[in-house]
Amino acid sequence: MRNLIIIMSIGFALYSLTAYGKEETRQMMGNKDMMMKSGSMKEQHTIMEHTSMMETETIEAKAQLRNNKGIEIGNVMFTQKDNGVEINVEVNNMPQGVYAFHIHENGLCDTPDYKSCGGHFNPFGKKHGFLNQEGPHAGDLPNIEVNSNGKGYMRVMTSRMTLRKGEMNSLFKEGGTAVILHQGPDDYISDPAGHGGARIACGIIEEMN
Ligand SMILES: [Cu+2]
Repeated sequence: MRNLIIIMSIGFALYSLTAYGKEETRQMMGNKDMMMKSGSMKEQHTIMEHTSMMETETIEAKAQLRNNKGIEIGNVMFTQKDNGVEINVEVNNMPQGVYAFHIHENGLCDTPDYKSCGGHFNPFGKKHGFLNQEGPHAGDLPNIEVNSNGKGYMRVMTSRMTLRKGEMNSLFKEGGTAVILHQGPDDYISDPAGHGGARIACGIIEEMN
């Protein structure tokens, strides 16, 4: 019974993370539609110009995940949205399994153990885990599942971090940030790192121009 409650809580936490992104997209599209329908031709033109102007200001970042033999095993894309960051993760050539995935607090990926990237990105001084009442860390993210073909994909939306420079929870803070894959799953509660085990892959988060 207790397991069931934990599984349901995790499910809900993950659903909230992804549903948030979808809802935002829908709302944005809905508003654009409404504006386009209700305005005169001239107004429509202005709206379109404004929309394309906003699109050119998109802030993006990427991280290339490499294992401790230096082999590339995936990519992570970050896109700033109005209320948070959309993260798209793609991994390949990995053993089937479930892996903890986090943002860590230094932009360093020194092999072999990746200790150089420090602990979790935690600008608000929280404890670890979505199920932790005093959590989560800003850098806590859902586990990534790798299928029998060695591929995994995950899309997450989170408002706990930003790509906007100068803000307290910016991924472009001084010294940078990195993504880490661990050898096992995050239990979403054990402080400070969710018992994910050794760090098996790392990628420095870099701004894209
Ligand atoms: Cu981690």
